[in-house]
Amino acid sequence: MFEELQGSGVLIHHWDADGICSARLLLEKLSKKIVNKTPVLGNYFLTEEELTEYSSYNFVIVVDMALPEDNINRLAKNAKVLIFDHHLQKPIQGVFHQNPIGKGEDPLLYPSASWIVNDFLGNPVNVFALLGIIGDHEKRIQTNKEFYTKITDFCIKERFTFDELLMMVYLLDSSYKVGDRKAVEEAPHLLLEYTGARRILQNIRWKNNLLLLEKEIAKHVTAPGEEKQGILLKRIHTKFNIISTVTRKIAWDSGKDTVVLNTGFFKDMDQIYVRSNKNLQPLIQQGKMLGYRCGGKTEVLGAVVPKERTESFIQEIVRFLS
Ligand SMILES: [Mn+2]
Repeated sequence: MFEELQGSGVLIHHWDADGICSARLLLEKLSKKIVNKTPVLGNYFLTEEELTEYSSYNFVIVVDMALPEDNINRLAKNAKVLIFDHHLQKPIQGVFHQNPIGKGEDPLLYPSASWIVNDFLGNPVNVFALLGIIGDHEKRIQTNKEFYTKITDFCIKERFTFDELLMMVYLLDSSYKVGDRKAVEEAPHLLLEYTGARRILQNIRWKNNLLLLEKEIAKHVTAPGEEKQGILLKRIHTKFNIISTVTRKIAWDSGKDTVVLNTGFFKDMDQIYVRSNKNLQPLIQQGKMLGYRCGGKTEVLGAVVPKERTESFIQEIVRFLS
């Protein structure tokens, strides 16, 4: 498949540990003809400038991201497009779309993009394939019998502990959490240079990121918030991507429904995060109907809202929760 690729290419990958490890695996096979990029942090789409820039390549590989179909079609006008992913997205016609989940396969059997890529490349199980899995699932992977066995076997053979692999994932995720897009793009190259995965644990810059994140999270968790009808509302202003962690800590410490607003991550948009004992699905639907980027699970809602709409959406949220 890769032998047929002519000319120069660009590899677009997610900014998290899975995206970085998947990129590392692909670069190993393609490094001579490809450059790697991650989107603007927090954007699950490409900007007009990115679309124009990437259209000048002969081929584009997208990994661990379900970019909007119209983005893909734009790229496919000029370039050969290949996608390796495990997010729920229906198969896109006219491009090479390697996504077993999109074809209806069991997500438990394809827990990360790194696994799908590694499988496609015909590699044996290795630390990067597994780090992508642990990055996306953390400790919850321990309930996936088949894959937890693979991880445990690997740990015994290579003399790692699960907690060491988990720490590697936190270190790899630290670049995007501190908002360092360039460091995200450098990471796959570092992983190519490292002779052993243990080197990840020694990367000073990533270790400093974690200290910085820990401090910033503690600062916002302990700062006083408002309480409205038994609901905690915390307004923070940080350029770090820590809203989910801050919300979780406040909610778990207090046992109360918690709403956190971050006005410091995007220029024109605000991040909103909610954790509740109530089922938040109707609220997520409502947010989507209002046209916001909105998602989550039963107990969690994350949204990105234009700044001028923030206060009205927060009122909606408080009304829903109380
Ligand atoms: Mn992933």
